[in-house]
Amino acid sequence: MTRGHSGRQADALEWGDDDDRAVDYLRAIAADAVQRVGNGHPGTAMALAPVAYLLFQKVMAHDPHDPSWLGRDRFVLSGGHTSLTLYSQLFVSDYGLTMADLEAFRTAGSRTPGHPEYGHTTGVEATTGPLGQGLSMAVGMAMAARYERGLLDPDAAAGDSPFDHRIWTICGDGDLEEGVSSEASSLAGVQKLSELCVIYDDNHISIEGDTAIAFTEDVCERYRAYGWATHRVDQLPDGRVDVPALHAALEKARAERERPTLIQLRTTIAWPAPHARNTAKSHGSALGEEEVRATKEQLGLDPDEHFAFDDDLLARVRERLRHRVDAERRSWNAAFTEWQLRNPDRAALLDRLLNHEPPADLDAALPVFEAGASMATRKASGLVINAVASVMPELWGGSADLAESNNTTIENSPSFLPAGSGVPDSSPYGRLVHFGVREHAMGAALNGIALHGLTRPFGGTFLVFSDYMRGAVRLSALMDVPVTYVWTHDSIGLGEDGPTHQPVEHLWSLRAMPGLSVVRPADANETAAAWRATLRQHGPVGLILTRQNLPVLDLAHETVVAGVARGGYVVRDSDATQVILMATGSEVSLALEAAALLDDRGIAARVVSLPCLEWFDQQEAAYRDSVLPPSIGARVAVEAGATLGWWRYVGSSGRVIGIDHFGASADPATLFRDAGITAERVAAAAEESLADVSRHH
Ligand SMILES: Cc1ncc(C[n+]2csc(CCOP(=O)(O)OP(=O)(O)O)c2C)c(N)n1
Ligand SMILES: [Mg+2]
Repeated sequence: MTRGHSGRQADALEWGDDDDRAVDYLRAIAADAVQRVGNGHPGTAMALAPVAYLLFQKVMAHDPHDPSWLGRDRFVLSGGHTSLTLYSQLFVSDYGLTMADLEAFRTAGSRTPGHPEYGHTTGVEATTGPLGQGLSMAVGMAMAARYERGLLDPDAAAGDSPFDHRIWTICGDGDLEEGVSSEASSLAGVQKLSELCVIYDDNHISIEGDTAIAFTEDVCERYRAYGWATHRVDQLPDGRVDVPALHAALEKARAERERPTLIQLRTTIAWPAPHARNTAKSHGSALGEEEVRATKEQLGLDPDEHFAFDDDLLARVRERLRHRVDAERRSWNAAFTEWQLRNPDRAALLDRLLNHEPPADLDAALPVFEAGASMATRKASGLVINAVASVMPELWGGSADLAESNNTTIENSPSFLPAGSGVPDSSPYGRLVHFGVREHAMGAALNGIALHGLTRPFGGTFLVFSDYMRGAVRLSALMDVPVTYVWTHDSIGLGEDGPTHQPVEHLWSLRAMPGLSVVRPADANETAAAWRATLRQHGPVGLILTRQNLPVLDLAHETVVAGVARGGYVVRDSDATQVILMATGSEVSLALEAAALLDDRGIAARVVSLPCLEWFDQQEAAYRDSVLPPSIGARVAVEAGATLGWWRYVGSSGRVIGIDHFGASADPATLFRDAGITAERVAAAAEESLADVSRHH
């Protein structure tokens, strides 16, 4: 077997008294940290101290002094409540986290918040805490590792590329009870993500007590059925983790070339606290002064010392890790330099991806649609994706089994599937992902792909099913990662599938989420401009697209590009505007019809398209006021969804035309008419609003 850069040969475990002592200190620090602040989760961090220590100090490829090292393994702590498990390793490994940071655990402004937060604490690769998400993001990271390898070093033998590395995860019972992890683990099995290793902390405890009350399946059997390699590691008779046995299992995982690995590791929560161990209470409450003292006595530590870690021991532990890391970095750096020399074009691509720069020819690649044509915005989106695909190899993704409906297919690209899948037109490096009917895992995997760092993933489903993935979408927003959600079939306009499939409350529900840009283009050209702006911004975007055809509006190209990027702009102006009609998506053309009706009645109406309220609200006041002049109080908003938030934009004399009840199974024209979303109603509402304004003056 070759000695690859991350696919090292199985290492013998070097574990001595220093390592045992370091783990003892970390168990006590976990108890101290929760005791100090009075709240938090001590038990699991105490029990898992040797597990995380083993990974960070002996197994994982990582460089604490270069946390964004491209060749590093990724670590995801799926049970974010046991954040001390991670923080204590970031301290011991010398990521810059200090003992003072551990003392400040869970306090305002600290680098050690209750749950690990990506972008907040150096060395935290993903925000975790909502159970199930971490493991599912790790699945996405493993997918990304393969895809990125395909972009940069596709021909290297397994384990021989500087881009080869592994994804390690620790999860608990709760993570495996959550549906999202089942979806993601099933997908990981299909994808044969052998880079992924999950350590399952099988402690038989969750908050309500013994897991016998709610979780009794054989987890290894379940994972074997998913196609994973599984290993069981029992604890020692005294309740300690069997470190050599765990290490042996980890080494087997590292040698895997075919399957992801699950290691079911039996542990005792809060070990070795004499009374708190093996109790649900130790999951989420401070042990109490007496029990903390007793724990330290068990460990042979001074009960009067808090946040103790012997300086010399710390220096030796760090020195040992440094020694290992330096050797690995030397060999990696040499391999990377050689790769750069052999692959100048790919090296240039890597530079661009690392800088998160869109390609220079992005704008030129974007299609322009002819006014007067009729096209669904989902269709336009599909054309844009395909046009952009040729200049943006970092753009990849798929759908949760609705690719044809979501128009998410990149034509002439193989499906992303492992070698030997037997599926025609597939490749381990394909850019077309079949997530299966697994919206939630799709969202989490997209997060993992984006977190992994180099590419821009997208995923499609019906807008109504954004509900099924909301937990993941919220993390996209919280972490501010470049994930694009392609949500089609955006209103009652989808027609006959009826109320189960017709979104109503979704637009405002998604707009309520901080950090998510909700973009609902009015026509094909706005759709192209929406993709353009999306591919230039960092955070997550939800593209809200129609099933039904919409007229391509007659607007100057530059107006649309600039207007969409600013979130809102005037699409039809009038001299001496009396009333403003504002709309998004399919209702912009309706507002234009209404403006024509008002013209006939001698009323001057301006029409404003507001494809993205988040972007519009970020504009300077002067721009916003130029689009929605404060002096014009007569306003109507129209959108085929809940009216909820429009009142803020129309003011006290305004009117909102929307739909605040479920739809029905019928043809779209009937549904729009029955819901009162018609040009005539908009025109009438404009007249009412005008009358209101003149009454108040
Ligand atoms: C989605 C979600 N639901 C509920 C919670 C609240 N919660 C935090 S930890 C926990 C129990 C987890 O049990 P387990 O994973 O076994 O962790 P252990 O107690 O063994 O550390 C719950 C319900 C959460 N964080 N996320
Ligand atoms: Mg548990």
